[in-house]
Amino acid sequence: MDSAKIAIIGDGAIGSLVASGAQKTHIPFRFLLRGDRESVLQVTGTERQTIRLTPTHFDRLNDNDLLVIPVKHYQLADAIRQWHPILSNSTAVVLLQNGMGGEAILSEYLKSQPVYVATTSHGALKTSPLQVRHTGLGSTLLGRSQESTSAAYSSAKDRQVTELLCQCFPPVAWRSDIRFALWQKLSVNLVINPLTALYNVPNGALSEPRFSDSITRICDETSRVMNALGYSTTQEALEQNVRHVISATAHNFSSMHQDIAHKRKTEIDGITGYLIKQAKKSGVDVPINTALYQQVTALYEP
Ligand code: KPL
Repeated sequence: MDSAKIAIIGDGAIGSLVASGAQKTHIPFRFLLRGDRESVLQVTGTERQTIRLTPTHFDRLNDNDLLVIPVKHYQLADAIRQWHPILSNSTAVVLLQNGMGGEAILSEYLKSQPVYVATTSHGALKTSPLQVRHTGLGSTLLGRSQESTSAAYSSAKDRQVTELLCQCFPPVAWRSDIRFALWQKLSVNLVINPLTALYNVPNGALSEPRFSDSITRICDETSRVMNALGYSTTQEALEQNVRHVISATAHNFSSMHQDIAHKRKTEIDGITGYLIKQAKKSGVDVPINTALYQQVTALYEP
């Protein structure tokens, strides 16, 4: 059996970390890019060591290879439409992005492939079109997508995908309840991303008393929606976790803050927009999230 290869859609910050890990562990990798342009060349680690990336060229992915999709929420449909033809029927696909709702988009194109979803707390920043910096060590949780009914799933496949991803993006832990983990990450993004973007502040500023009431109300609405969907949690538990992330990432600017600062489209539809959709389905009122959605949407005028 050939050694496994990894293809990564785009050359964003997190995808480049996966690439640098693949290079360190001698796993052949390539970026899948739109058009003919140079991909990220250098990744600087948390200890300031720099790796120069040397991707390999291959055209197709086989059964034991992996496709990693770390693109922005709004890029997902185009990305999978373009790249799904290079997959074999059993190539595993890992969706690694902020927000939720992406699994349903993938299921339109990936009828036979086993799809996995992951959430990570690693921090990374694209400092120039060809350079990425690993800004904070974190960990990644991985599990099967609920939207996929692939016949290629097996516990051996789950283990192979976990081990392969762990080799290049450690540590990775398997979660059979990955959706709960995704909701927990969503609850963090629901608070930090819109507030930092709207008030133009780093994550740590959200520990100031002026944000307290909003944080509590966002977590309260999120916990109501989660409970209505069968995920047992409380406003207090969500808020405690959000406050932990605020202090652990105090000096970072959130991805939504950076998107607004650079006049780019945001992931608000996959974050607050997703919550609002789920709230509607479950008959829960989410007024503060609705207001934040409208305010963030108004900030970005294409
Ligand atoms: O995921 C993040 C983001 O910026 O999108 C957090 C956890 C908020 C860290 O900045």
